[in-house]
Amino acid sequence: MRSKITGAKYIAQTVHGYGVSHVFYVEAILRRTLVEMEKLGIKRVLTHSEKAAAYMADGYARAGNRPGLCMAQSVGAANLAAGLQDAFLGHSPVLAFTGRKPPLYQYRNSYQEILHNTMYQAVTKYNVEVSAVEQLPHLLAQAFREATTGSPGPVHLDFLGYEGNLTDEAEAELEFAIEAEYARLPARRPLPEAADLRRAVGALRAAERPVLVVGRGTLVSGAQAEVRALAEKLAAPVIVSMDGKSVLPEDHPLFVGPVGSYCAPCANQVLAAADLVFFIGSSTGDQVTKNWTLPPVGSPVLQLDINPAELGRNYPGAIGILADARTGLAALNAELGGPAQPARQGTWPAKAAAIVKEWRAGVEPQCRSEAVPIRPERLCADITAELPADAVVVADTGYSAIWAGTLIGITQPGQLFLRAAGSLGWAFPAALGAKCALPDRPVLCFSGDGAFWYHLCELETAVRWNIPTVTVINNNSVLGQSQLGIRRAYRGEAGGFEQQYKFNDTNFARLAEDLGAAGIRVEKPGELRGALRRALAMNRPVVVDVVTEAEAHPCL
Ligand SMILES: Cc1ncc(C[n+]2csc(CCOP(=O)(O)OP(=O)(O)O)c2C)c(N)n1
Repeated sequence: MRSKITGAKYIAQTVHGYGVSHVFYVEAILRRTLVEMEKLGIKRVLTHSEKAAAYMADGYARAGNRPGLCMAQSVGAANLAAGLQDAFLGHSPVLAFTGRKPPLYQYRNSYQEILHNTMYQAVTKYNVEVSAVEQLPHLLAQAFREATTGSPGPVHLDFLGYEGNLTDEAEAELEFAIEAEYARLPARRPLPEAADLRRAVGALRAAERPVLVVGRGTLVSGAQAEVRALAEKLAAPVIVSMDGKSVLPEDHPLFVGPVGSYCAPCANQVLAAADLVFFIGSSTGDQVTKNWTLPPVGSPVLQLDINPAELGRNYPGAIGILADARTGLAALNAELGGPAQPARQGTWPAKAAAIVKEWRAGVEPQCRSEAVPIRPERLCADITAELPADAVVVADTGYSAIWAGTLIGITQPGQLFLRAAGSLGWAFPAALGAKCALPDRPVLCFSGDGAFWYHLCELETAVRWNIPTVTVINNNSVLGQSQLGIRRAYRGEAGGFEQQYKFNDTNFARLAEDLGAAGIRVEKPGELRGALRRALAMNRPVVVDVVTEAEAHPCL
């Protein structure tokens, strides 16, 4: 006869069975479950806000290619949902658990609670209420399945009890069934259809100037070798979305750079000269395509994606291959056979390489600049030089994304580059989560000061849990990317425009020290490499606070 167990034991043992090693949360939620998690060795990282908890789970999921878990009490549910926006846009498999008051409390001005369902609708793929402990086997298993299949993404389970307590304290006879394939990305590796491959090969053979636009889906799939083989076979330049950038070391002769609205301009130029664009494991959203101008809608497009709904979404009529990137590209490479069009080997890639070389030559002087305040280009060049071979770089949004995405070089196959899907302040907590998922790898966060202010208090969390990341702050005391737009809005009129983007000068190194972390302040370019080297060797949470030029603007 089976015996009854508590919901707490069931939840803890299930997430543990799926390989979840950390949970990021704000009290008070699933308290008994947290006790059971402790017994299983799951680290219970109490954070200072629900949004930071969601970002940590997101960083954990993206770096580890596996589901990350965050939790909040009913009153924290809105904060947690806000933190899922980036995971949703970044296709990150985050599980969000919240508590909810019982039905008799609904629709009658209950203290601390609004309806959760609608808030989570916009930021999850799967959003369900757990109303009876007996539902746990089905709903937990489905949550992992939904989070990890198709385009991965966040899921939400709303547990009965405003702390989830009516679920985790209840008892029932419950069956355990861990389905190991849904504990990692990609959960499934669909194979392409032969007819789609043949059409794609025909188009690729006929093209004279093909390019690959490679996104994070290829990294999730582990398709780096297949991307390289395809590019070399086709003599096709490799253009990347920003978070696909670590697919190929940038000293590879076919590597071009990130394309779109936040780009290395050479990538936009090369793409504009192409006659066939092949999106592989990449969104075709406005940012990567510069509002669907690169390539223009109607031009020849190929797409390989694991989610059939993405094929043709923004490029109707695109030749679509429904497949996992690795298995799909392996099959495509086999179908292509030898080099697809030897005649163009010398010309098209050489033209692309010349465009890249010219762009690099243009930024080179700033990358070597001795100017004080320090140029962000110089900061990125020195990070590139000191970046360990197995480092994970986690970049924020705004100018941080552009500086880091275009100028921090990923030169080793073991390096990984992650970036915010657009939420300012994401990178620091996400980097802490990434370090939890990959404790043996150095994790370097690149953040603006405006971004870092959001979750500065999580330095205390990093110290409390000894999560040793290096946070490099591009500290220009302004919302750098906002400046020009704000000034333009004044249309030459006098006024307090600085009030809209300027902060007090702040010494983040000193603040870090006060919170128990290490802090290094850098004001001269010559000090950068030594500071970065020391920080990377410290093995404790450290902030490298770099005073940079406020008037630096990337050329796009
Ligand atoms: C949640 C959120 N709010 C607002 C923005 C708009 N935004 C984008 S970049 C930026 C300024 C960034 O400043 P900072 O982090 O200091 O970096 P810098 O541009 O100076 O390198 C702002 C306000 C955003 N992306 N996300």
